[in-house]
Amino acid sequence: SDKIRVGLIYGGKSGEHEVSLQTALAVIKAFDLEKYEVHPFYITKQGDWHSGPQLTAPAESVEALAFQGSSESSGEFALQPFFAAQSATDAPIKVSGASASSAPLDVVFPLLHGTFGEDGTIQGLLEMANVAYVGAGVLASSVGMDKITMKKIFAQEGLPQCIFRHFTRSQWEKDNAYFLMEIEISIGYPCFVKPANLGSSVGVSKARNREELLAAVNQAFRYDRKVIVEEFVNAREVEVAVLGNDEPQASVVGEIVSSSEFYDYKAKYVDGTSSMIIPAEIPHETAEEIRELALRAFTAIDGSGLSRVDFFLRKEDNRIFINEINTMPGFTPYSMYPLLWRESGKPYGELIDDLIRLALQRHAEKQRLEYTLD
Ligand code: G1L
Repeated sequence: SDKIRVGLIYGGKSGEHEVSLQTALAVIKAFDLEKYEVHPFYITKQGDWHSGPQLTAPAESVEALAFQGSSESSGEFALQPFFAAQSATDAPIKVSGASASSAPLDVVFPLLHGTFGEDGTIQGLLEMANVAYVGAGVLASSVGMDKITMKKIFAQEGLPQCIFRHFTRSQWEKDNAYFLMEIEISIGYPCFVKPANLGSSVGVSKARNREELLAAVNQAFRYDRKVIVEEFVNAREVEVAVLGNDEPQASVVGEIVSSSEFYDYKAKYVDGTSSMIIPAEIPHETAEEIRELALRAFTAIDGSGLSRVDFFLRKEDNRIFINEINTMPGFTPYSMYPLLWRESGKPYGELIDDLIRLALQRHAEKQRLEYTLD
């Protein structure tokens, strides 16, 4: 058939296994099965890969997506041929406008979070297999997972951000007195202490004095060998969705508020314990500036496909600080990223169409490059 064959990889070893399953279910339900063939690949919490049969109807529940059984290839694509079929050396590199391969899949949607998905690992595997995939590449994925590298790149790009200090475990153990002094002089209290490499809030704590700082640093080192300490900014939290490759677009700006503050507003969306106000009730010029900064951040990390860029809007003076860029944002129809696009005129199904188109485009561009084959 001339349908686009989409592989969906989800589940995974990370703590976000359930979120990944929920997201996969939502994405599957949104696929137009007249246009796409959907092939599921489920990774169990133990890390085993299971390929399922092509979905001819939307799955009904996450249980249906979490395949049981011990076979690694209950579906029609064993993983070996999936990764072997598109070796870059099998086909001539400069094929004008032709895919020139008998690849079983046209594009892969990697719906994975955490150490084995979000940090560029799965992206690297897909690169080596020469398979097109949705979202950020290896570089942007790993930069998006490392708060320290991310902030250094933001600094180089001249993006406004809060004050931070960072160190490795061995640096800390050698001379913690030096870092304590540095932090107290340049940042002060309260401050936030975070492991450099985790997407979620595990290992993050707020320190109000030296004693709490020492405890917070030890806590953070349980989850990473690198720790970052950040200035506390009393601010509103606003977010922008970015979509595209070399010419990315920014959505409207949204605000995250705690549910208690939320009742003052007319609108909008509730997701767990926090709520979203879309568009954020901020001055037009502020929104424009934030959108511009979001695009610069996206380009600075060499983003592709999508990213959600998070900002602080300081209450005392309305100054904008970039907080972080997330190359794998929440992605159910009720998450901030899709809702920002919906409010910008792009519903969930169209967003998925765009992401697949962008993935295929980026892949096709890469095929134009010459590699040295020796
Ligand atoms: F494939 C995309 F579009 F790049 C993509 C991949 C993963 C978008 C969003 C996500 N998000 C997640 O995987 C998750 C963190 C919501 C679930 Cl684990």
